[in-house]
Amino acid sequence: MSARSLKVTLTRRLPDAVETRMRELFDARLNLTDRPMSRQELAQAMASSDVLVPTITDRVDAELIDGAPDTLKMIANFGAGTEHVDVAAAQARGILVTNTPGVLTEDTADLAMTLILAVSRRVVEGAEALREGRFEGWTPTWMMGRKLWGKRLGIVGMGRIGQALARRARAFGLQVHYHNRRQLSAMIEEELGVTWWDDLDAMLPRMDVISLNTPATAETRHIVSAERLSRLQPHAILVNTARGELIDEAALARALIENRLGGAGLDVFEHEPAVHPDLLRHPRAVLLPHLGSATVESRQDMGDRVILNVMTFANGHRPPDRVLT
Ligand code: 8YV
Repeated sequence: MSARSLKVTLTRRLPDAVETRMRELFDARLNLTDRPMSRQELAQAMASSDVLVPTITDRVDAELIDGAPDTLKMIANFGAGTEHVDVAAAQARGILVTNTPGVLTEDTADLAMTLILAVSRRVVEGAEALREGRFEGWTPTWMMGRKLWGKRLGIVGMGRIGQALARRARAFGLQVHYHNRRQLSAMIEEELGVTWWDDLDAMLPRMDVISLNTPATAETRHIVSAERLSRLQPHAILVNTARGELIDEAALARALIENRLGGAGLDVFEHEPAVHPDLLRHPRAVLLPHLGSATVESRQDMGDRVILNVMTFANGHRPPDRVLT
């Protein structure tokens, strides 16, 4: 089948340059409203496409995949995480799944560092106080945060983003530790200056800052449980730019309210776009609306990866970013 006649459905609005290029290359169907598709609309899109381009706001589960006709050949996700797509079900039907890794690494690591700084230096609290007219001039003891230099950062999940964060963190004088299923090679450990812990429970109580940078899977769901939160030092800061499902959000809100945790910086939430009301109210929680990859450059690059994957497939080759179970 020629690329020109390939029916490619985008479930959301993508950057203009990405959508326009897709129209030039494929029989691309756009969602000009940008409204997330209902389940029924998603089923219809899958029934009338050769390629579906979903995002994190679509739940492409086994039932939808099993109900799709054989004409659906590929799910080319716009984004790195693919936990919203049942990859095993797709694989069983011979439907290819691809994602967009690599291109959003630096921006997501920037955002993790931003949250670490914002929480430890009370940046949002201070800005709000000023805007609300509560700044009455400098005082020696008002709005004191915590120094970062010389503290310990524990990174949970040392893939691309974890490593990019480690590089930044060293420049801020943090001693970087990490927990990952597999230890990095000695060469990379030395280059990054990081220390591996095979046991997450042993690492957590020693850290001043914890950053979650691991994908959401059945094994990592609530990896930060109520029990694990109770292991943290009361001044510790927890930052999450990966997936909300990694944290028991209700337990986190309780830990903050009961002063068992120094603060939290969250870009992702367990029931997105809903946020636990106790977190919304808490002054030591810095909350962002899933901005990890939200730069003009990253979103363009993500679109380019989708195009590359679809084009490679259309040309009869194996796309570079295949996601396998
Ligand atoms: C994306 C993300 O914006 O790529 C990811 O995994 O979390 C985000 O940065 C989102 O997934 C788009 O589908």
